[in-house]
Amino acid sequence: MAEHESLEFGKADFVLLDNVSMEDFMANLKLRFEKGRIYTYIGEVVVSVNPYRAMNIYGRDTIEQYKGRELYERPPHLFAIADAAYKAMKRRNKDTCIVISGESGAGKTEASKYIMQYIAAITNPNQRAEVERVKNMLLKSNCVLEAFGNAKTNRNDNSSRFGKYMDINFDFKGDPIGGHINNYLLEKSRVIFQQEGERSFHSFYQLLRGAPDSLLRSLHIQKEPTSYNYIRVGGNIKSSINDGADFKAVSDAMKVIGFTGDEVQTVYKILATILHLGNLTFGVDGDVTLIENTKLMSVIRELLSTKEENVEKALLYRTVSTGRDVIEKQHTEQEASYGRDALAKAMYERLFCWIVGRINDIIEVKNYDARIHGKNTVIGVLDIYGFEIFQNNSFEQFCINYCNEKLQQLFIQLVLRQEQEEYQREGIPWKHIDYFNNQIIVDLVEQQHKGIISVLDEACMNVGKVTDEVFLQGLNSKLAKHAHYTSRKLSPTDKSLEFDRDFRIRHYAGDVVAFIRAYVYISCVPCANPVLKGMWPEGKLSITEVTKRPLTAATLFRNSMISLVENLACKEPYYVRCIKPNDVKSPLLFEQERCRHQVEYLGLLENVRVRRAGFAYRQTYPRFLQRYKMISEFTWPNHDLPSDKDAVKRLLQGCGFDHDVAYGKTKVFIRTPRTLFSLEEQRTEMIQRIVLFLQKVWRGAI
Ligand code: AOV
Ligand code: MG
Repeated sequence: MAEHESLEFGKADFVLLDNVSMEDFMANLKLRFEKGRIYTYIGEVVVSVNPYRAMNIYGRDTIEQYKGRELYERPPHLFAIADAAYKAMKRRNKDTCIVISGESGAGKTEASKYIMQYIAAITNPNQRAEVERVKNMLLKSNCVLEAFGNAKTNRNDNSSRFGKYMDINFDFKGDPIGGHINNYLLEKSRVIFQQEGERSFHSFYQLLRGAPDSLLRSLHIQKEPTSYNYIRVGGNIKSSINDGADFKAVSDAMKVIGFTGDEVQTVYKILATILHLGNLTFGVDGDVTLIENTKLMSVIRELLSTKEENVEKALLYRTVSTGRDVIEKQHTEQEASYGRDALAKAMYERLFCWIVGRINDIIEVKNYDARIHGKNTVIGVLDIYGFEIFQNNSFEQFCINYCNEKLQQLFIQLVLRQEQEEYQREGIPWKHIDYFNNQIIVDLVEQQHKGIISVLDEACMNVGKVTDEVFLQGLNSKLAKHAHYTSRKLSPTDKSLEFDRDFRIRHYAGDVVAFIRAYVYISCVPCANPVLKGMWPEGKLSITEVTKRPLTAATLFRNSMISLVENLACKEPYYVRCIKPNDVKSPLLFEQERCRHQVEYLGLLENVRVRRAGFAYRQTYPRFLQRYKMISEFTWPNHDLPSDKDAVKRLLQGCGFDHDVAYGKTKVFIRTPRTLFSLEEQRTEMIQRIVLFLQKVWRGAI
């Protein structure tokens, strides 16, 4: 439990509350926020409230205060959790992960950056050049990924529109030697459309506002975002973002990371192509669909370095297979504009994945020989898009919110369920603590045969014939009785369901109403556009040929979520739970109801209860003895008691810690970290004494 803090700042660990009630929890959270104490523990979990102002708590001096310290020695901080994850990885050779969760705008991405900075600052004491290089790459990659994967939304000026899981690999000395980024579902619909008040990805505005005139001229690009249909909505939005300066920072970062000049130029060309595509219009002449702006077509062809016919063909025709024959069918005017938008989205998505792939090529661990260097351990940092409810919720919000359900389920399993199960298994007296288990919502989405994704997949099997209505009928018939699903058809009097195609999922964090539009289309459309195929000629990111039945986007996302959770579950987890204090980005406002809702759905009160009734540390009897036997005359060098359990009891009684421990069937449980800390101190002291004694023996003094 954190010390060195006066009580005027409230309790540094919620476990220390006199009374575990929502009122007391909220009062403490509010008091600490108002006193500028944005971090509070629940045991080893950090609860963070977004301060919405620059805090002077991330500098070199603060880093020094946390380096190598135990969690409870210093006021709560992200650095302490980063240090704990680092120590566990280094001392105990464990792979660890830091999972950062919370709703959109709660401060996850900022937290993940501070954690990375901390790890970079405390490693490589010998200044090895290769390690410095790797650290620099890892830090710089953030800036590039944010430019292409973040955007201003109504919730957050720098909202992550993709999920990111980054592994940092360490050598046996505990220095970073490489990394790997997994990215999850980019919200690509933003490329062609933004809601009122929002922007497209930062990269477009950076190009327009920051690129030198000569570059813009060569790309045939105007400076004003309002000249382009795809980014017109967000074109005039005033915000704190400085696109011009960011352009420079991002292009510098790309150079440092190792993108070649040609590659950077290609990136700009693709951004420009997408903007031009958005301005293409189609018309009809008789029964022929054609592109109206021929000049623009030449520009696009030039930027893509491809033959004009290829682009035209890709935009105006589609290939259909009818049994044995493959024929080319002309698009209608509307189909052509859908196709144009699909192409723009796919191009951007591929660009993004290609950038991630390039960064991975550069930062991956090279020439690592485990036989020489020992085990290569990992710290994973997960920063993913937070739960969000918009006015219009599309397929992407469906995926984002499902992802948050999966992470909440992992938290429940690791922090609330396993903990209680272990006490029961070990025969420790335990009164079960209730919590809302969101497994039912996870099943609603992902269950085989019955879940929403399965219904969507079924609808996708009949591409061309099915419509969103058929998908909705499937949902209504399979999920009519589900407590967390309803639709306008099932609940005709429900005011929140306005349209025939509205359906609602009751998520753990709130109700989300979505209008089914193009779900089947978005999930099914495999991308086999010939223009895209030509865009990465070196074949690094070749597009898989359309197989008979490709996996749908929804299934791909589900699979990626399942493997993400499996990957996290086999690491030692550390949690940061972020809370957003208000919806107006104010540093002064602590909206009580808004915060209470988050505390509730994040299960923080249950977390305190389990933690408070529980034990901070546990170890099997033999291993416990192995580590601490030197501090008691009864156990050093060996004990003659009937069992290791008896020996541990005797040892702890002798130290006066009996009141703070419980003895399970195979393990000893210690309630407060302070007891463990004290045991560690005594051990160090004894070892020093033994060493001195032996030195004297060797010197013949004894
Ligand atoms: P998110 O990652 O949780 O949202 P961010 O980390 O982007 O949220 O935080 C949103 C904004 O809050 C930042 O741009 C900062 O202005 C401010 N902020 C957050 N944390 C801090 C901090 N520790 N100190 C100062 N300001 C902070 V999303 O990506 O939308 O789910 O998809
Ligand atoms: Mg974010």
